[in-house]
Amino acid sequence: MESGASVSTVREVTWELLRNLGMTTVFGNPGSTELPFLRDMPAGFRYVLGLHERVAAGMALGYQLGSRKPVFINLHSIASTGNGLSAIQDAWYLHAPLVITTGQQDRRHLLAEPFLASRAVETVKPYVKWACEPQRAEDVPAAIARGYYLAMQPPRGPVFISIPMDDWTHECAPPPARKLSETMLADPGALDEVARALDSSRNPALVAGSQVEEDGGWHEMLALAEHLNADVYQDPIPSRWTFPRGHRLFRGGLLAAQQPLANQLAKHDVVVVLGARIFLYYAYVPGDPIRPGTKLYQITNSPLDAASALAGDSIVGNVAQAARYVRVHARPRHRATEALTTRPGPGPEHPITPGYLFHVLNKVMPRDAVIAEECPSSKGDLDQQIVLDEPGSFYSVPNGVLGFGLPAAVGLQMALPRRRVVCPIGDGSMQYSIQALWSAVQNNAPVIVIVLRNGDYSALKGFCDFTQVGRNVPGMDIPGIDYMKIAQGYGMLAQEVDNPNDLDPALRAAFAANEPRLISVNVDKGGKKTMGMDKSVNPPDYR
Ligand SMILES: Cc1ncc(C[n+]2csc(CCOP(=O)(O)OP(=O)(O)O)c2C)c(N)n1
Repeated sequence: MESGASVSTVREVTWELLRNLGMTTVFGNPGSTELPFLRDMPAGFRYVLGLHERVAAGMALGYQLGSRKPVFINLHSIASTGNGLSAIQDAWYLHAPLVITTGQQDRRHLLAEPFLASRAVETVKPYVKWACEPQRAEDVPAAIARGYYLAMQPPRGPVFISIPMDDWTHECAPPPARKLSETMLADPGALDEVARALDSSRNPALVAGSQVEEDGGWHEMLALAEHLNADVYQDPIPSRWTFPRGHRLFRGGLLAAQQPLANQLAKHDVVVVLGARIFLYYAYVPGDPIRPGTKLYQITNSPLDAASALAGDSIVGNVAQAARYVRVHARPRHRATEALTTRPGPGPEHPITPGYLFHVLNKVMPRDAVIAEECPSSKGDLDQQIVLDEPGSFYSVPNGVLGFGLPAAVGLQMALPRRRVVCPIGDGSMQYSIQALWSAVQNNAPVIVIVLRNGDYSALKGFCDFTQVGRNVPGMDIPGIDYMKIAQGYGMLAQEVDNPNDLDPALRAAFAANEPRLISVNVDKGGKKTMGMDKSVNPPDYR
């Protein structure tokens, strides 16, 4: 409350509420409809400006993922659903509790469709848990509180409140301070069945998904795997890595297509999926989702994922608690296991191969580094070369919409000042949220951006080959972009690497410096595989 104020306004009550809810960092991009709220921002708050709504919301998402706390966003009117929607969608799929507010035109002439009239509430609905424009000005703080509480219920996710610009000056009473529990436990009877199936299994496997991390279950996942001595796979196209990559039980990632994935798991008679969909597919390769005869279980915090699974029995509840319950109730298993044999790393070539780039990066980066990745055609190379064993080490595009990586990296770096965030990103992907470079500089976020500059949309060309579309497709090349100049224009130090021998020193220098840097690496064209698959998987034919 501002000192000397005789009555509380919606604006004063809202700032106080945000403080009480611990949301003191505001990510945003302002417009006229937000100014009555933002004026005289109280002490103790920090405003992080994104030059585009995709970047503002995307940085907030990265900050949420890194801090594991709810984050407040203030975007501009309908621009949030246009420019910011892809970041909101990412938050939806990553179950990230973001409380997103936007301005709306003045209520008193809304009916006349003024400039900046916003239909954001209707537009954003499929990708938020709740979207609302309060009926009355004095309901604004209570709506934000309700949104916050809902955002924090499992599965967590974004909520959206549109606020007419004349609401802020109205008088209002603060909503009561309340506590809501934030964990829902799985049905023990259903988990007993999983434990019994594991007890009678010959060769069980576990699949780790991103919800393991959402529910703070890294150590429980690991403990369960070691208790069972079971092979562990990462879910297809993972948005997070949720099992240590160098562990003796780790067997790599699953392929994102039905039959190839079922083949990968065919030797297991019981498969328990923890915190992932069944399954996330990319190419349509019909087949059994799982080999007939294999018992498939899913433990998920998402009723939606449980309902939409193509096979298996699903149990809804907190993944960390469920993993613990199963460990306590299933018998330990003993067998000799060995880690996947590491092949010799790829050698230096000209042009530099993405495999070599990631091999060198893996050698020089700190073991607690964080990767925010968006390099479509070289995902497979990254997956093979980068070995990170710490929780919270890897984040990637959750639903295929490019523009996630760069702002997420900046937000993660702001939330995790003691760890170094690296953003390997395709030269095409980079363009969807390029303004995040400026935010990294302005916020002293020492993120290392590694541009894989191949001059084209290699992943799409690869998909053309994979699915027999052919190469006669427009819009596949992106020549003539100088990433050095772009970075320098935003005030970021930048360096180009063309010779493979320069890679190691360039990366070492970037890690030694405590400032944001861009390294533009001229790489060989990718796309030889599509999400780790070649034609042997019988891809769809779109001729
Ligand atoms: C917002 C958005 N627009 C377009 C696409 C389609 N798309 C998928 S991969 C890709 C190419 C990205 O190019 P680049 O980052 O250079 O990576 P490369 O394919 O060369 O590895 C495009 C345009 C998308 N997924 N998201």
